[in-house]
Amino acid sequence: MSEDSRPRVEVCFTPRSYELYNEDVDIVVCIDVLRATSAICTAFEYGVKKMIPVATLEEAIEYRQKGFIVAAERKGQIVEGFELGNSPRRYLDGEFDGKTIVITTTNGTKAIHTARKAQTVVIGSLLNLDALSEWLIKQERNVMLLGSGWKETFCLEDTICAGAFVDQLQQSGGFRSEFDSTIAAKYLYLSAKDNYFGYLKASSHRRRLKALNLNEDIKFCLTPNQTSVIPILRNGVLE
Ligand code: 3SL
Repeated sequence: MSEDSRPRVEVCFTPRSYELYNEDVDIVVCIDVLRATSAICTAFEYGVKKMIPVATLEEAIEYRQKGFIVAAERKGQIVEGFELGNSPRRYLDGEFDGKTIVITTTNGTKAIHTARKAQTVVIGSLLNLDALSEWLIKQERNVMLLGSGWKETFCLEDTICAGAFVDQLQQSGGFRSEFDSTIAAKYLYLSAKDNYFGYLKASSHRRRLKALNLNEDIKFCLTPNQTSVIPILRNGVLE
């Protein structure tokens, strides 16, 4: 029996587990469906030129002092003193066309920071699901789908999105998987795929955002394939 030499696609649920799953990984796809990576994909779709993800508010403040436009979210809200938060819909009118935006969020930018030393780091969400899947299939390299989670705990929406990528990569026939986390993500995706919004009704972050009157953001982030952008991290900058 010949050994299966196909590249692997695997799922890591949270940044905290990153080192445990980081076995021969070439490409890390950072996922924060609600809402950081959805906001990043939307920003690029509507003309933003570059984004600089930073993990801490201290770094964000330094950038603001240097005159950068800074998006800063904590507890789902715009941090006082900053002009932008984490709503993807804030980019829809093209106001930031051609601009560079610094972004810090509770979990999403932390995941990007965790993965920063990987060979390739890309931004994934349901919004760029088909385009990014197609790109990943063409790379023929080992892929890790990294969920941002919520403060290092498991998040259903990130896992479902990771499962959607796994499904497409496995269906291409070009990938194998070994971890149970990958099997779990795919099964969750298969149960959720016909109605993400309903499936996630009781999920913790959907409830958190709903309490902040952000249902429209949730619906937006759960609507797949709104863009074909593939933001890639190069020297700490997403382009
Ligand atoms: O955790 C994050 O990075 C954010 O996406 C959280 S929120 O959706 O802005 O509340």
